[in-house]
Amino acid sequence: MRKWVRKGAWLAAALVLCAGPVVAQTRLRAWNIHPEGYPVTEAMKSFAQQVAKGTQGRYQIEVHSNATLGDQPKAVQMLKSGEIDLAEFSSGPLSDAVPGIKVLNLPFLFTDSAHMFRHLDGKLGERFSTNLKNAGFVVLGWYDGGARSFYCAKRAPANIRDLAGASIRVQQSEIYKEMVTLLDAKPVALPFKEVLAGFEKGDIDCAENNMPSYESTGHYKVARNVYVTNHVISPEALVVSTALWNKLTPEDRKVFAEAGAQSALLMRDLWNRRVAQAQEVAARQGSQFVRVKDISPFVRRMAPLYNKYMADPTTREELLTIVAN
Ligand code: GTR
Repeated sequence: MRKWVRKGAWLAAALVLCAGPVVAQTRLRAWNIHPEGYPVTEAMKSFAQQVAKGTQGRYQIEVHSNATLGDQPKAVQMLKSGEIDLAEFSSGPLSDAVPGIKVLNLPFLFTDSAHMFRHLDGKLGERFSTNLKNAGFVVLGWYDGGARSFYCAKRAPANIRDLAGASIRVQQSEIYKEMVTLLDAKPVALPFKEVLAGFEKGDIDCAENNMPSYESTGHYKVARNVYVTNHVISPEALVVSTALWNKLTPEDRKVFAEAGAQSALLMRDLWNRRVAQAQEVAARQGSQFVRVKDISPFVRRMAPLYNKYMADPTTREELLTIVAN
């Protein structure tokens, strides 16, 4: 018996030696608003895996999806205060923290995602990244926020005049509220996860979003009339807190940055397929899509917005750069 005990002790010691030095692990919390399988979620998971691999397991990122840690405006504050370490934000709520980002929410600014990424993967993206970094957010990758359109429960808009008087859900973001007001409608700021209930309770008549969100949230089940305006084409960003970034070694920063850039490419690729799938699912379940015939009346209504943000020194330069290129 004693012989066996001694043998066991030797074996345990040998196993410890084989395992090599104990690696200190840092657990990081990442915030995400979307469900499993959504392009953002999948790209974030791939990012987490790559960081774990590139740092030999020293950094383990837990992706908390579905806004379980709180809504987006709250998460923006949580990242600033260090309660969470990473997040994927859309440019609406992010612009409340960094005023210059507001410009990215202006209607009809980018013609398509390719136009948008030409700027974000270039000098303008660098400028936004610098401003965001100074505000506490280090951008690791620009994700696609898609093209947003309106959808309504009881009315079936075929003209922007058909939106007049409607209560339209918007994100907690200045420009979205201004845009809806200029359409003679009433903006109702509601957290993303409360929009479905808002429709069901009759608190809102319409909302606006991209097609993957329209489908993944189930909004299509209660708001079947889609008015395809593509009025905002905007990016989202995978960010890490500046506080965490400052603690990383130069080698680890490189791992994070490369993983972020790769996850952005993966996300953009998954996104394009998901847009088509989402439209198909909603159409099969009875959603009606009415394409805008002439966008110019909508654009003309937005004139006060363009004037305002052209006069605003925090957005003027960016706006001019995008419009000119
Ligand atoms: C989605 C976006 C979310 C959030 C949401 C909303 O398209 O991915 O980050 O901004 O829209 O409308 O609240």
